[in-house]
Amino acid sequence: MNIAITNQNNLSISKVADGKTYGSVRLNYWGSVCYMPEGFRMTVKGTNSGASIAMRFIEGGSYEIWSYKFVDDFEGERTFTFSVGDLTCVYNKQNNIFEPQKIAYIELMVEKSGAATLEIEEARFIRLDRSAPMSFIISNVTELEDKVNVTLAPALFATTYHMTLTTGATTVFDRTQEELTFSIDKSLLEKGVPYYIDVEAINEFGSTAATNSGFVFYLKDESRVIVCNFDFKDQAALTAYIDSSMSVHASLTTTLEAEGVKITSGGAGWQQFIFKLDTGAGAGMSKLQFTADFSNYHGTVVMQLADTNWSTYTYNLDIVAQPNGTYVIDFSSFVNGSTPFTTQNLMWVMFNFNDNTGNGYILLDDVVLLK
Ligand SMILES: [Ca+2]
Ligand SMILES: [Ca+2]
Repeated sequence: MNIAITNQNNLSISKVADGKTYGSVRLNYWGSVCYMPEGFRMTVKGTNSGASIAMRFIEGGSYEIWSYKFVDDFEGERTFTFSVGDLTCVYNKQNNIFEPQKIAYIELMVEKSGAATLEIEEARFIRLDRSAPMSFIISNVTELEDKVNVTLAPALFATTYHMTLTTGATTVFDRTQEELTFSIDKSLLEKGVPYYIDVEAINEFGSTAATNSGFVFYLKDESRVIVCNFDFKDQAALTAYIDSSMSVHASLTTTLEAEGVKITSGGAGWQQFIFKLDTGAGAGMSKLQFTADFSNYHGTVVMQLADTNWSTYTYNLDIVAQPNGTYVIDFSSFVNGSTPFTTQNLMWVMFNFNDNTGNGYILLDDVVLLK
């Protein structure tokens, strides 16, 4: 990455064709952080490079990384204004609540395999005019002994929040309150059933649904950890899940199908499809299971597990021997050098697709960790 202040006082950023997909630059002295910012505004001169640009805010201490993304698919000046509730925690999720007073630095990340340039004319926190509640998320669902707590990040300007918990067909819980944490009596819930959490923030101007409304929740089960069942009620819920809980290569398109998620490739080469398990999960489990169909995909699949020290353990999935069906892989088949993965918490479950033709698709469903 190259960075320069031009004679118009703009920040000119260029990523060279260095063989890397990502480049980032810290904006240490760029913009200002106010104590309780409501929104952020940036004016950018695009060059139609096709690069994916992320403005990222890094919290000190927790190192949660919050991101706002856009694509440089325009030429000339464009202003982006967003609420802090539009930021997504993309890395190192801890409390999953954006805390502006903790911001250590701001950086700009450019994602493109080749070269890209753009200019930043302005980037700053701003106040916003009162309107219907701004974007917000369901931050955490915590299971305690006799209740389940659903915690929201605050929606700017909201006066109350309305939450429902349903099985799709039946409403189990329906409440409106001012507080950010909803407590649900666990005796209302059963193991193995997907529960959909929908929340809206309300004020005198109207209501706004949580960005990840339709959040799927399962009660804990000692014999299995559900990584993702793809039992989302609609495409928007899948997209919200992928934005907040996965890292998916830009050239992959994901759509919700009856068979799970359909992952369509838009180019040859390595493409990652990563499940991020927040602060870690899976201790006590010993195998990874999923169903998949690779019949319409031409390439290789390398799977990896990352442990809490970020060591990665690799397994080459043989999709010629088994092109579709249910796959069950012992953790011990994943190796780091000659060291097998043993039962411990894992942070990431990674599918690395090396696509030969650039036009295939994969169906994937029911990714679980089993005892
Ligand atoms: Ca935080
Ligand atoms: Ca499923």
